[in-house]
Amino acid sequence: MAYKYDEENIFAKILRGEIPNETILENDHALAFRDINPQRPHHVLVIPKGKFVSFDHFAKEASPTEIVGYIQAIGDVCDLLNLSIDTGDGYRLIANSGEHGVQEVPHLHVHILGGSSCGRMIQS
Ligand code: DGP
Repeated sequence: MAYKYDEENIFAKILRGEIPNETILENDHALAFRDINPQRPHHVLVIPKGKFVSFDHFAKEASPTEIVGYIQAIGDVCDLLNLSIDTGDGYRLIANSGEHGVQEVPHLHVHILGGSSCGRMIQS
């Protein structure tokens, strides 16, 4: 079954410059910007520039160049915000996907959360 990409999703509009965003960094294949509703002192979303709905879609259909560019952007955000466990206090990386993952925006994004403890991963 083919993945269906909604061209009118909010992150597609951000990529087209139709909606403003607080950009942290950008490369040829990815854009990183602050979440509109931050859950931690640092809450950044990293999205690929290609039209991918979810992480599994990206893993299956993105080119190696796109995958490298996207993963590098995630590492670069960690460095830029001093979240890297090399020099900083760490972070949480989340990719909500689909209905059970409770994904709100249907364009692949990872959340990078840091600046204070994220607590246990899943509340029971
Ligand atoms: P998710 O549930 O993983 O799909 O989370 C989507 C996130 O996107 C949520 O934390 C809020 C954020 N968000 C929604 N609309 C906008 C927007 O217009 N700008 C920014 N910067 N973030 C948005």
